[in-house]
Amino acid sequence: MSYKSGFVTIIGRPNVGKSTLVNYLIGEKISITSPRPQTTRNSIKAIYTEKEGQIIFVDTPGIYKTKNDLDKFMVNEAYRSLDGIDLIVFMLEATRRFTSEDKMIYEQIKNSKQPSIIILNKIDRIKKKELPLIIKEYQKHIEQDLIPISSKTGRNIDNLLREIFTLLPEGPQYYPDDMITDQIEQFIIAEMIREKTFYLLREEVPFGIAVIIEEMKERKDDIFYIRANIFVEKKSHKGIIIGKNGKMLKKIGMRARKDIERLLQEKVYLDLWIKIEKNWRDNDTLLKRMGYKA
Ligand SMILES: Nc1nc2c(ncn2[C@@H]2O[C@H](COP(=O)(O)OP(=O)(O)OP(=O)(O)O)[C@@H](O)[C@H]2O)c(=O)[nH]1
Ligand SMILES: [Mg+2]
Repeated sequence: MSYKSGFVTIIGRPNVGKSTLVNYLIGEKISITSPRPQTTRNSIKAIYTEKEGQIIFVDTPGIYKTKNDLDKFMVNEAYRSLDGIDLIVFMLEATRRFTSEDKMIYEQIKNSKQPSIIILNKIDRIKKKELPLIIKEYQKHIEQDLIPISSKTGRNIDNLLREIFTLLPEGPQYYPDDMITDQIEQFIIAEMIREKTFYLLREEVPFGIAVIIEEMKERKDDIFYIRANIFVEKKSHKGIIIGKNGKMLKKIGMRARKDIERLLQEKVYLDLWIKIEKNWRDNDTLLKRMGYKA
């Protein structure tokens, strides 16, 4: 049997479940997820290897109407991921109807030369008998067949993988068997800290947060020491993050540490510092430093 391989980008509106799918496929948390839109900011490669071939999935930021320079970076990241790839997976969600943003993305896909697959995620959230109606509604706007899946329960993901392999060209194994992502540990650790702010902080606060790892080292007592700066846009946000008697920061640190320890498979001491950087989302130099500038 011939070996198939290729690069497959997953695009869609924010919050449809792109990163959840990637983590499910790889069986590890390499891309952060949250109940709020605009969680992912960078393109992240997730490498899926089996006997039949290798798929390099590219998780991308959700595509939406942009407001600031960080938004523009994120949406550009998503569009850039369409260059030089073998297949586009466009994700829709069963809990919503076709939106103007979906339309915008779909037009882009139709204009590109690459083949595409369209998936309908979150089918575990709807009643079984509603599914045909939801699909019918979507097919008024979409010409291709939809593949219904659940990234949470894994339903029909086997079928999705078979469909992807069918469309991929014959090709080499690009990455070694045991490699699951192109991201370095330092990036994933910073993301795990950032993710917790999406769960624990109100309103706009998480959207103005960036995390930079300043130091990582093995201590003599076999504890892995990590120092990270959490950047916020406003003084008031600093107060919110720290919380009453430092309680919030402690909570963020505890939850992040659990994820990081699972990732590194060792005990971690996480040292978090809050820094104020006014309007960093519109500041070229700061965006670069935080990794949000190509
Ligand atoms: N019930 C259910 N929830 C899901 C499913 N897939 C994703 N979710 C939830 O939907 C929310 C958004 O998931 P993400 O994976 O962060 O979405 P995303 O498309 O990566 O979002 P951005 O990075 O903001 O573009 C999270 O709360 C997930 O747990 C699914 O199949 N079923
Ligand atoms: Mg995401």
